[in-house]
Amino acid sequence: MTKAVAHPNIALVKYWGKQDRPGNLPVTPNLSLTLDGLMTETDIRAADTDRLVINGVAQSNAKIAQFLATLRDSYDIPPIEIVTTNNFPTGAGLASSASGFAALMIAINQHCNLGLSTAALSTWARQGSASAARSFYGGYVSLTGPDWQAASLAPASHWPVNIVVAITSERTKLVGSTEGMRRTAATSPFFDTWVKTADTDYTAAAAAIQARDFTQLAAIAEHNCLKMHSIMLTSKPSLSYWNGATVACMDTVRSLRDEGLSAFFTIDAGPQVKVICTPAHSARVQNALANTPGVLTTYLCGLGDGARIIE
Ligand code: 2P0
Repeated sequence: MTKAVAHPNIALVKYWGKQDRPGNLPVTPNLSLTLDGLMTETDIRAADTDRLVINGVAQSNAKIAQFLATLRDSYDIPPIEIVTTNNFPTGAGLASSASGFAALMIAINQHCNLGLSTAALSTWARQGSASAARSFYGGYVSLTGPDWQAASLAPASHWPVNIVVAITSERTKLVGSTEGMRRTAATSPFFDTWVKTADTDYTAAAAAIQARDFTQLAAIAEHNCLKMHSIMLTSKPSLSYWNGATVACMDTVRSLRDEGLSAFFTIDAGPQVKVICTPAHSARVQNALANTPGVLTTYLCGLGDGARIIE
């Protein structure tokens, strides 16, 4: 049996929109933080037929089945049982597909002796879920053209920050990211602007990380997040991943900043709010979010390592 772990990652400059060619390629450069604390653990063992168990429930999953079929076009992969467990809500905007595909790909590589490099594994995982390419690296990670390979921007030690995740609903999202991206690109009148401004956001955010400029990174990341949600909201039919508590958390973060704390929010394709802050302020940030009406629970994370085999 092979056991692998991978952590979710949180984008500060978002991937939202796909290129119109094979390979599951983002249309915009993007950049993320790999979290510790939250994780997917995936076990693989030989079986008579493929079997998938997610969080203790045997199920079929079209995306994973398609991914295995594509891999089998290139490699000899016998039937396998995949048992995968997340220690955080699944399919609720917490990047479980990123950690899930990263853990799956690294486990298959080990179990089937494929001998692939980290770069090759990341590229394969990208085809399952583009954000998964980033979970192969720890700390600060980029996913940019022209080759659309993920790469390390800086290790966690370069600039340790904390991430407080505020859970406002544990329900699985109604519209998945792939369909959400398709709808947004096809119908939002602002999609072209989103694409045109992405390079500038990416370059400025990467420079802010290199310079450890929290104020600058906060401004770029919040604006990039709100631009992504603006194109979601202006799709037809409109796509809203927020609830009342999501908005309340954004107000909490703005109030904390007014009080002089170093904190900014980002939100993905779900109602959870992720707040990036300096370690010195993380206890106050977590306490304020935990006391925001509608917040169910909070997790305090640091920066984590890339996907790896543990057994
Ligand atoms: C991101 N998200 O950059 C953005 C921000 C959600 C919002 O990557 O279609 O599950 O499987 O490639 O990777 C979620 O998209 O999408 C995502 P697919 P994925 O983190």
